Amino acid sequence: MNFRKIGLIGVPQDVGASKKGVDMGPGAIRVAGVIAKLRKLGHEVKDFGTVDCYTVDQFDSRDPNNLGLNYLDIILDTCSLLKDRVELIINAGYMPLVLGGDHSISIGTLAGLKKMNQGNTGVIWIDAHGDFNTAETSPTGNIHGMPLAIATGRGEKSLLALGPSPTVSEKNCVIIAAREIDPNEAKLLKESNVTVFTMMDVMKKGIVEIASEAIKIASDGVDHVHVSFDVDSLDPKEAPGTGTQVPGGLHYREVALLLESISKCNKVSSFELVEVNPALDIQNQTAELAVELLCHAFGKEMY
Ligand code: NNH
Ligand code: MN
Ligand code: MN
Ligand code: MN
Repeated sequence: MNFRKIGLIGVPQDVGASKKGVDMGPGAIRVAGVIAKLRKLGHEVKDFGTVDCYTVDQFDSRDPNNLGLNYLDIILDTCSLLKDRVELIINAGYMPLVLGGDHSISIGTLAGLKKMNQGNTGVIWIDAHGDFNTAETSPTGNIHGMPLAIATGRGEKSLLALGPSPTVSEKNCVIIAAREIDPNEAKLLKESNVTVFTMMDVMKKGIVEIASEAIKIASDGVDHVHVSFDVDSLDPKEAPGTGTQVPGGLHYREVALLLESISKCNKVSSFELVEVNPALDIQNQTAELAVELLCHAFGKEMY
């Protein structure tokens, strides 16, 4: 792959998951050596710091306005800050690498890709979940279960207003590793043009085929592809440090192959790594694994 100028940013947000611990994700990923390891691959890495975030226990109530959207005002604030920071990173000539934090931060990341999106960006969403809920379909009200819906123009108006809406090209959106979609979320997804590759699809077709189909769908007719990597896509036996574990996930080898294939797609121009929760982890192994895998997305080869 070509050497890149990577602009890294940490977003220690936990309110989207309504659960503490995931706010320590960016720290754990830094401890795992993300900057040194990407530099070792030949990339220029600039650290754009950390976005100011609130944490769940600063508030008495999750949903004071009873909208079915926990911590909405806070998430609007952080995502707006993140959006500005992502724009700054792109204007400075760097590729954004956003470290979460819970997955609600995607709303800010994608809104910040302004120059690239407005129908010109496809998305590869690697996740056990669909993240396609709205306030009406969500069983929890947690906004980390909603960012892909927002990106395609569904859901809460104030969140949609952060970016152009829809932010991305819906028919270029692909979810990989899905295995826990909420019932009404599934209805919404089936009515949409998003492609869903479940773990069952991975088992039937194999990861080589899924990777190639996903890249084809995400990149067809657009200039940019955004990759959002939720570590709960991995099997919890290998990656226990995450808040919503679902058994039967991807193995290290499958994600290495998937991300190596993605590294060869030159339309990939932004990347997120989310949902690392060190409080649930064993000796930082999930962050370590995630960084190792990230290296495959940035050109690391086994030989
Ligand atoms: N679908 C559930 C919800 O909306 C869980 C979402 N949790 C995630 N998403 N970690 O990736 O609350
Ligand atoms: Mn997610
Ligand atoms: Mn462009
Ligand atoms: Mn998930």
